[in-house]
Amino acid sequence: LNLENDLRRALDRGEFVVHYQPQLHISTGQIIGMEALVRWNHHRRGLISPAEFIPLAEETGLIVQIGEWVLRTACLQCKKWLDSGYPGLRVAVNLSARQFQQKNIVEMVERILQETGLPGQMLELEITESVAMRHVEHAISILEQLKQLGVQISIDDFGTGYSSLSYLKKFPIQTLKIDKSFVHDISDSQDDGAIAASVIVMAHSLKLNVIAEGVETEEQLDFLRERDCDEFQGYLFSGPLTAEKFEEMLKMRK
Ligand code: G
Ligand code: G
Ligand code: MN
Ligand code: NA
Repeated sequence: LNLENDLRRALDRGEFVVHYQPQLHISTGQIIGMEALVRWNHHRRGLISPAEFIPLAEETGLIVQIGEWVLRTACLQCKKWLDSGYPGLRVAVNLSARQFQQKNIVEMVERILQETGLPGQMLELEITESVAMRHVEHAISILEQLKQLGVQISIDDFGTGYSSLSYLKKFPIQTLKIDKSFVHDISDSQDDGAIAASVIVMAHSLKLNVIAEGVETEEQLDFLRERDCDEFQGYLFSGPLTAEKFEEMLKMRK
């Protein structure tokens, strides 16, 4: 049983699926978009979590092809929903370190927007804090080019890495995602609550949007609402859903 060989063949075998987790506006409860999260439906082992195979895909470089497939699939799906009467829905797609380092990353994104017909404004790309901070000047240049395409950028897992405020100000980004590790104990741990609250204040003072992830309880949502957090995602409303389930949910709320 060789996971790497299986991963190499998984794209050809059509074993990947993309799930979508709803993202909501905190004050209105409106669904504003979704995060695309890939799943591997292995022919023998069944569903394998990305936490398990993304690191392997990164090591082997397979993430470049897999990531491109995820991006195309998510953009096509978002375009389909836009065209079928759900305007304003945007899709957020995770970019891995290796993908972000590809020389042709901007061309790849541009080509996929053209192929799928999705307006750049409807796409958000998530990069982690550590990826953004690794080669700051290079990262800023890539993000500037993505911005030219209309694409929005969010910083994922914010608070877990080492970000300098002065750098953050230079990044052409629109959104900070408060990492779920801070949200988890937000109202029990004074430290986590203070971190979450100060990320919100800081983000707003830099004119950035803030989304909290991993929101599981009403208490966590209340805390975030009271502190003016803009958006949230998490099991409290819904985990990641298949495209079919996501669409059912959209229909029910219409
Ligand atoms: O979806 P969660 O259910 O288990 O995802 C686990 C981890 O895998 C998260 O850190 C998430 O960012 C990452 N992940 C999920 N989908 C993708 C993807 O399409 N590309 C990359 N690079 N990471 C992903
Ligand atoms: O690293 P990233 O933020 O991209 O990963 C998102 C991860 O968080 C996915 O694994 C997704 O399945 C998971 N997730 C989504 N909502 C919740 C939640 O409410 N609680 C927890 N613990 N995990 C969540
Ligand atoms: Mn993410
Ligand atoms: Na995250």
